[in-house]
Amino acid sequence: MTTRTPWRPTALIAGLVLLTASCGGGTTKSDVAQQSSAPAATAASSAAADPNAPLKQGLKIAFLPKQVNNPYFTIADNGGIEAAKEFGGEGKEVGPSDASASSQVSYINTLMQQKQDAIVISANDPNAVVPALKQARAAGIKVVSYDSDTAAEGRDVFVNQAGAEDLGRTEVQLLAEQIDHKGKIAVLSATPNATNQNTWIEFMKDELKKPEYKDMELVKVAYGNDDDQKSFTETQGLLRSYPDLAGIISPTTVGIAAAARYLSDSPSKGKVKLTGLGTPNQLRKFVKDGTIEAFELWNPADLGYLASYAAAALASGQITGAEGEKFKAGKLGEYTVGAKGEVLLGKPTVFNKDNIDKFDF
Ligand code: RAM
Repeated sequence: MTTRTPWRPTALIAGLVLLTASCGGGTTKSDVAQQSSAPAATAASSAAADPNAPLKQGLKIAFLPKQVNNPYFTIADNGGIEAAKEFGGEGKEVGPSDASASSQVSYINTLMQQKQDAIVISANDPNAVVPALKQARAAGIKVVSYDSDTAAEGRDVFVNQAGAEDLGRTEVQLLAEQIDHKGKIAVLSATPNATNQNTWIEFMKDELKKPEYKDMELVKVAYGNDDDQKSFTETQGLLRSYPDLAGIISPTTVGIAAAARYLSDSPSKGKVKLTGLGTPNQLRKFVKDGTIEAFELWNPADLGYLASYAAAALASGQITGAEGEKFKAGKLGEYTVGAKGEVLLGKPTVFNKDNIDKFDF
């Protein structure tokens, strides 16, 4: 696999990389059970891949994010639509305005009726979307999950933004450094069913079992449902319930932005530490005003771009989703399908006051 390294890591990232490497990068049981689920579905392997097949022209590729009014998905899906333009296809984004479990089903049915060539989906729930996706696949539509995986039978390939284990563990490490490995911590997540957040949280809990975190206690996992107002209120609730809270990890761009807004305007600013996953543009001012020291993310545009090329490679017969198949993803280079139909974008970047101004997304 070729992974683009467009960003210059800081010493902190280098340290994190070493740390995560020494934690072992293997896929664990919970990884298999969740974000990167069981073996790639059978429909995917029914035809042989032809690595030399040209990308078909005029492919219709639909992006179905968890929700449409989330800047993270706007960036990702624009990246995917841009890629579709490059290979002579037609990309579009459709989707619900809330990230609830079954909100995507009616969209899948409509996309099937429209005879799209591929659906690229970030699943709000690993299972709720599967019956509709199975029907779409039976009708010849290729399915790529990106960002948040479906159960394996729902898709041909999963384009993962970063190793789930690395993400879960590094978020705990980031917060631990900021609170001196001491005190009560909470997680402010997205929806309770989100495949990606739930997988990362499992790895956070596993990381916290290590002796170096013996003085840290995870007191609560709260759910802001990737809704700005609910995430804001949940943050307020956490601080009320745990006045001695030392820090919050919010592994969602919606959650961390709302929590930062709350903290920056409260006496806890800079005292209750906040980290997680966010976009530099949404969090820049909170890094500058001292609410946030460091957080992480991958490049969402690259995620959408890679998912778009994966969808085109599937729809053109270049790949079927079987391990070892290779395809080219335009400016990002060549990628290989890994175990369980997973394609990995690469490592995330840690942002802090020293590097945040180098990023514009
Ligand atoms: C939110 C969504 C998305 C997640 C990012 C980090 O935008 O929950 O699924 O990957 O945060």
